[in-house]
Amino acid sequence: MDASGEMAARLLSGDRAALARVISWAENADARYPAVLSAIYPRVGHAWRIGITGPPGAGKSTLTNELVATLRKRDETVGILAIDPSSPFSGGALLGDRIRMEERTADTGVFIRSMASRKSHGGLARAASDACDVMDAFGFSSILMETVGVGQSEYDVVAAADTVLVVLCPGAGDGIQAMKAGILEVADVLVVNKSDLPDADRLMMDLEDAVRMRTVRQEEGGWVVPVVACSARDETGIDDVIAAVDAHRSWQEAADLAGTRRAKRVAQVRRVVGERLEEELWGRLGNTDRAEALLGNSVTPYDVAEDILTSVLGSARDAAQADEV
Ligand SMILES: Nc1nc2c(ncn2[C@@H]2O[C@H](COP(=O)(O)OP(=O)(O)OP(=O)(O)O)[C@@H](O)[C@H]2O)c(=O)[nH]1
Ligand SMILES: [Mg+2]
Repeated sequence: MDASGEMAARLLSGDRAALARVISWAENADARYPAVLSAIYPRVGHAWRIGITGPPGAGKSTLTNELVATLRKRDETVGILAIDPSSPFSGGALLGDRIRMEERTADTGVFIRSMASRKSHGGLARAASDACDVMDAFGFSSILMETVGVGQSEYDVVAAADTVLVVLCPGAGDGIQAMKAGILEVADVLVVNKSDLPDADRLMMDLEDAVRMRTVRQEEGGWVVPVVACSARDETGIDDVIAAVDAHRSWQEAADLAGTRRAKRVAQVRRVVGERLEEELWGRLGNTDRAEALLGNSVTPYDVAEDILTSVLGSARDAAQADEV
């Protein structure tokens, strides 16, 4: 058996070291990864993927920890992917309350993995989605992805989840700022964490208003985003968050889960093609040199771009343009 086949077999037999290794291969776009994915792909698709995002300090990690505890109580196994904006070498420690998470790592029903978001150049969503596939094939029934909702690439990460929780908390400009940043657009469930703080009720009402305004424009039978209060610190309302996830799952299963997931797969194909094209275009095909050679006083970047596109796409492009006429 080759390296990929052997690794796939080990992973499917429940070897956690193999699981960690394959996620690294995915993360680094290692040439051995695609063959592993082919081998394990029939086992992908059983896990429910939950994306957890929100502004820094909203309590995402504390909540993740509580969600894991609750899911474990109903005998689910949980894979956790933490997208860490800062440190590339943080292990499981970045997950909020370090000690409690380390307790979890002694539990074989839980696997924690972090991924640095700085490292990747647009490949983050692709790598995160791959990591979820790998954990899914390994057999976890739930997968939680935590990422700080600050930029497009982080949105892309959670958008690949089945259910997206946007976690907000009172104070610090509240959710208004988050709404401006478009964070509400990705939410399947809005969580107001730190409900132990005095302004939580007001934030709840603001969010409920925002949801109502959106719902009037929505077609009938659409998902109405619930606003759920909890305090991850005091361990209250966690069951309500889980219940909202369950409800969203049931709704999707009754609607068109297969279609929704297929659309996400198409997005993944586009990401892979984009990433590979970028590499090929500027690497092997040597277009960087070509661009430099072509640029001159009277040649604009647009001219050079046109020239490169024509040389790369050539006849395919001519045919498409002919079709349009
Ligand atoms: N009062 C209160 N504090 C909380 C609650 N949940 C979390 N915190 C505190 O909020 C701070 C941030 O919590 P984290 O769980 O690290 O937040 P996060 O969203 O993961 O933060 P980043 O990953 O850095 O973006 C910590 O000091 C927590 O103890 C809560 O329900 N109530
Ligand atoms: Mg965190």
